[in-house]
Amino acid sequence: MGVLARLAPPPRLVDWSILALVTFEVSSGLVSLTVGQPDGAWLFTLHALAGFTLVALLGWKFRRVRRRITDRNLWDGGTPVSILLGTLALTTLGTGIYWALSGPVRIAGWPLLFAHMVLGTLVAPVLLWHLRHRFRLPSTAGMDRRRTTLQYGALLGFGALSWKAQQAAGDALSLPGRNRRFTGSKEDGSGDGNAFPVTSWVADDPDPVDPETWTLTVAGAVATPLELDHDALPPDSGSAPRRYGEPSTDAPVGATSERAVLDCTSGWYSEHDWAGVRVGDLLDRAAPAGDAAWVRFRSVTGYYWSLPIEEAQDALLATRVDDEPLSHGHGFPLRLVAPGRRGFQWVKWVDAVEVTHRRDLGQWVAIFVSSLN
Ligand SMILES: Nc1nc2c(c(=O)[nH]1)N[C@H]1C(S)=C(S)[C@@H](COP(=O)(O)O)O[C@H]1N2
Ligand SMILES: [Mo]
Repeated sequence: MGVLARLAPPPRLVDWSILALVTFEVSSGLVSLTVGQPDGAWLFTLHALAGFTLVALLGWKFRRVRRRITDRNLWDGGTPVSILLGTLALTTLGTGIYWALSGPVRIAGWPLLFAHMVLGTLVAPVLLWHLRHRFRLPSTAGMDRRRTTLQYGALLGFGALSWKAQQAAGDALSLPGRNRRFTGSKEDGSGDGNAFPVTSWVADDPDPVDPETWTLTVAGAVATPLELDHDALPPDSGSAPRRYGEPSTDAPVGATSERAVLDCTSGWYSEHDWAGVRVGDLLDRAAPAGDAAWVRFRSVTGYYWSLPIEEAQDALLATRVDDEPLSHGHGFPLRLVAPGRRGFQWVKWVDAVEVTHRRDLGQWVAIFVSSLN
C-alpha cells in the first residue's frame, strides 16, 4: 500500500466528502454569478480551494473503483451513469483549472468558463441519478478519529497548496490566466467604444429601437410620473421630461458620466466611460413615495432587473460609451450601468423605470423568458 493510499480516509467517508464538496461547488458556483464586488472575492477563492480538494478525493475514489469500470464483467445498470458522472466531474475540474491558467480561450464562440459553468451545473442531476444506484448510508466503519483527522488535515493542505502552486506557476511563468478579475473574467475591448462583445443572457435580439417613437417612462410609486422623448436625453437634452400629457416645464435632464466595469458571467469584462443620465436625477423629479424601496429597469424585450432604491440613485442610464453613441447591440438608446453588479443586471434597451415597494423575484423568470416574447 502506497503513502497516498494510506492517507485515504475510509471509502464511505471519501464518498460522503465528495458529495459535500460537489454540493458546495455547484452552489458556490451558482451564487458567484451574482457577486460583482471585490468584498465577495472570498467566495471565488473558496470555490477554487474546494475544487483542488475535490481533485484529491476523486483520485482516491477512482483508484478504488477503477476495476469496476475496466472489467466489463463487473458492470451493472449504474455503471454508465458512474462513467458519465466521472467524465463530467473531470472535465468540469479541468476546464476550471485551465481557465485559471490560460488566456481567454473560447469554444464555439463561448468562453471556456461558460463550458465550466454548463458542465458543472450538469453534475448535479447526474450525481442524483448516480445516487439512485449507489446510495449507501454514512458509516463510521473503519474510522479511527485521530487518523481521520490527520487524513483530513492532509487533504485540506493539499487543496490549499495546489491553489497556491497554481497562483505561483501563473506568476513565475507569466501565464495569461493571471490577468483575470477576482470573478475569473478576462479583459475584452476596454476603453474602445462599442468594440466589446455583444451578449444576451438567453436570446434577446430586438429590432433596432426607433428613437422617434421610443420614450422612457418613470412611474410606479412616485408623485410625478415622467415621460421622456429621445431628444430629452443628454447629450442633446433639448426638452425636459414632462408629466404624462402635459408640456415640459422643468430644466433639461443633466448629463453625467462614470467609469465602470461590465463583468459578464460568461467570463469576460470590459471597462468603459459611460455617459448618460443619473437615475437619481430622474427619481428626484418623479418624487418617489416615502416607503419606496426598489427600482425596476425594464427593457423593450420584457427583460428587467431591480436595484434597491439607494443603489439605483447612483446608477446610470447610459446613452454613450467612451464618447461614442451606444450601438444597437449594446442597448441604444439607453442601457443601465450598475457598477459592482454583474453584466446580466445591466439591462439594455431600457424604456421604463418603475419605482416599487417590494423586491420582485419575478426578475429571475423575466431574464430567462424575455426573448420568447
Ligand atoms: N434586455 C437585455 N439586457 C441585457 C441582456 C439581455 O439579454 N437582454 N443581457 C445582459 C448580459 S448577460 C450582459 S453580460 C450585458 C452585456 O452587455 P453588452 O451586450 O453591451 O456587452 O447585457 C445585459 N443586458
Ligand atoms: Mo452576461
